[in-house]
Amino acid sequence: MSIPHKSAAFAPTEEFVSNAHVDAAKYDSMYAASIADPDAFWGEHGKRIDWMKPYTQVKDVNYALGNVSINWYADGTLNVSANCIDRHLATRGDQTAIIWEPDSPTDEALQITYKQLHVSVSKMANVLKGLGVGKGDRVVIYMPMIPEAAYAMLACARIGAIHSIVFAGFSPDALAARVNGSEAKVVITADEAPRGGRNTPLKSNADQALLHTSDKVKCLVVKRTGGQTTWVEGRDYDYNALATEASADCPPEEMNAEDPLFVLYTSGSTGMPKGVVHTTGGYIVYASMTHEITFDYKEGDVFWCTADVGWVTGHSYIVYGPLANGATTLMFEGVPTYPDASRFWQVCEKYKVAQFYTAPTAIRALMAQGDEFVKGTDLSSLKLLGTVGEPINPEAWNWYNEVVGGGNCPIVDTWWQTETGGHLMTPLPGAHAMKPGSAMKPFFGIEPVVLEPATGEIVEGNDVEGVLCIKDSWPGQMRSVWGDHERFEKTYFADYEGYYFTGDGCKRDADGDYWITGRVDDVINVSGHRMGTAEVESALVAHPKVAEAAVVGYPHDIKGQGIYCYITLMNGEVATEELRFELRKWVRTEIGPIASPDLIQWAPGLPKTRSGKIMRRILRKIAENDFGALGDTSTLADPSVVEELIKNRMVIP
Ligand code: 6R9
Repeated sequence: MSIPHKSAAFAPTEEFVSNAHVDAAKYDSMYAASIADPDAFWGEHGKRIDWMKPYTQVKDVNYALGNVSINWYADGTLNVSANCIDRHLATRGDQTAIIWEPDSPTDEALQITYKQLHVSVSKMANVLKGLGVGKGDRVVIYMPMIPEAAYAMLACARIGAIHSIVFAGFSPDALAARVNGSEAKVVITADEAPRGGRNTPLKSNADQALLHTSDKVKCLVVKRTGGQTTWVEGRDYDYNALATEASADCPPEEMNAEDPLFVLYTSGSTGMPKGVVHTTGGYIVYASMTHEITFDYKEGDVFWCTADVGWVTGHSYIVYGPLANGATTLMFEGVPTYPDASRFWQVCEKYKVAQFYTAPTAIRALMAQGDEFVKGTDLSSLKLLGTVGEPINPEAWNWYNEVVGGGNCPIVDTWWQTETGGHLMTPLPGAHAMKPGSAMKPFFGIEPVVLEPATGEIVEGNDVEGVLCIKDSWPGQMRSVWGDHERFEKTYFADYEGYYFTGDGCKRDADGDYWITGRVDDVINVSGHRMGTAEVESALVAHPKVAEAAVVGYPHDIKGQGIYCYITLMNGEVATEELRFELRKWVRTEIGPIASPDLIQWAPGLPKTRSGKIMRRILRKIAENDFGALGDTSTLADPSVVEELIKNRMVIP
């Protein structure tokens, strides 16, 4: 999918601009102030959060290799759960904090007030304490999209435990790796996770995972469907029974601004996923501020982010940002196409959603189903639309704008990462005329720099392209890789010294607006999910019949990128359709359904340099069907391998 860099700009309506938190003039002056004096700017905006002990320091950051350290508000203390719940009780205790919409529209939905949230979170916190969880301990959350997932996050924050959510679509192996990686004391799960009318057996996945972890790990099980589960006495605990007994009084722990709030594993270009560490003070300041400003959130708005809490988008924009702002946040258990492709729009109509935030892959999938599914619903409550996760192609943007937004809603194309905690670039809806496919402008405090990939030299001026780095820190930035600070420095600060390296490429157009062009490393983006090609390869070569595997992305109409695998089989193994099927199943079991290969090509040989390195650049071109641009193949050990691969290339369905 190519993204033409057109400059057709869509300006927000005058009415939107006049009511917006930030208009063009305000953006310019605030942005200038944020860059000129970050201490003064963030010192002021840090006050949006309630501190137990106010900070006197603001920014204390060193990007120098060998000494990378990032601190914000380092002498302040606070509690995130108190900021998301307790401080709203006096003014909006009876307001809905969380609307929960179940997978099936005929099941009962829930509206949870701030008062009820306070009770449920306090009880969950006491249940965790009862299991021996304390400040600094890790808790893995492997849950469906149910209110208890949010309770679990906030309960951890309340007692100072560090949560690590593992997306419910991940396999037992992936879960075990993350439980072990974070040395978690407890895994919170549910019996089953209903999605799209099918139930995933979460507890039984957790059972399998726990066979490969320390036998001290406890398992707290929430009832969702009531489906059958096996029970290990002394290891498994029934959440619903314990919560009934638990006290609803749990004072929030006083945390230092730089105490970890959560770890979230994400894919990189090498090795196994790394645990991204976010801390308390800076993260919550940044999540709440971006939620308010980017979405132009106002008191009384119903805000819906369709992500899963297993991803960073769900952390920052379903739970922490909206609740810190006292919003009503919608949590949806299901999928966009169940029972049919009108579900999103039915839900928007049902709850009068004001801001709707989703991924381009969902928009493309729904666009393909036709306009009728949208047109049958009343979307007049919508004020703003947002996208996240991958570049959006102009066709999808235009459809979103016209058919869903009725041409009346600004679209914020928010570029950010697990590592960044919140939005780094996005048009602000009352300030910028949007260009379909452009992330437009940096958020306050963010100084993007475009670098020459090979030399690392700064590319000045407009109408230029290069790798995207960020010059200085912002409060929501990750602080480390869990258990491996050296890996943190190597991954983000070594390639381009003195900058945070994003892993993305970008263009700055003639007007100075930014366009993300995609990853420049071996990370692919499948339906908005980040995947390291190395992860899929290591899963494939773990299969007894596979000798070697190389994985690349290729353009996919709905998913953005699909997973293309080149496989060399062990001597004597026969390439069959059954084996293809088996390998797909294998990867699903090893990692999870999101990593399922789309195309598998049998490759008797892979293009390698004389030193034995696989030349992925060539494999990408073949997968992309772009044989004219194979580039320099002179360093190949055996050029005939390439001819062979081209001849047997898989056809994109
Ligand atoms: C929030 C999230 C991060 C990677 C990022 C980039 C891609 C995210 C984007 C976008 C173009 C956007 N990405 N938002 N590309 N336009 N609006 O998605 O985090 O899962 O860590 O992925 O996703 O390539 O580097 P994460």
